[in-house]
Amino acid sequence: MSAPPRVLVIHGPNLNLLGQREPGIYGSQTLAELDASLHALAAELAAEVTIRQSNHEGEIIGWIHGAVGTCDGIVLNPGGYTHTSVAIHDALRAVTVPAVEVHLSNLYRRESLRHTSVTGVACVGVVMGLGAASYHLALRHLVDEHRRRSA
Ligand code: CA2
Repeated sequence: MSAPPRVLVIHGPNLNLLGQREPGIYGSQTLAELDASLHALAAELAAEVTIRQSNHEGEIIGWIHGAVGTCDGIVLNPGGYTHTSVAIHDALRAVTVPAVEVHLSNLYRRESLRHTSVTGVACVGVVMGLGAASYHLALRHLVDEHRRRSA
């Protein structure tokens, strides 16, 4: 029996406010509820998930670096850093761990300042606009891919 795939989920800035404001854009689910759904899915998939949230770019970069040798995949919602952070882009490029960028909202249906992701190009894929399902699909993909590569 092989070791369970290990996936790190990183929520970026302001996502701690989920469910408290802007439900029309981000839904009414709180971050704790979203995290519970990710833990439930990980149990179903026989995977291990570690979930972190930060409002600080450097902390997010440190977690990406720390994923080398400790995680098999990263699900990353960079929040507002999606549109600005060359430093997170560089961190994703610097590590060998595959990352999937996720967004609750569909960036293309929003203001033009959100239409560009500088971090997504450093990821193996991007899932957006599906609410919590964006995270769920990314988690499933990373677990499936890791098992395929390890078989
Ligand atoms: O759609 C997404 O998941 C975003 O990554 C969310 C970010 C936003 O800057 C990106 O453009 C798209 C913002 C998360 C802020 O979350 C809030 C939740 C409730 C109230 C206020 C902000």
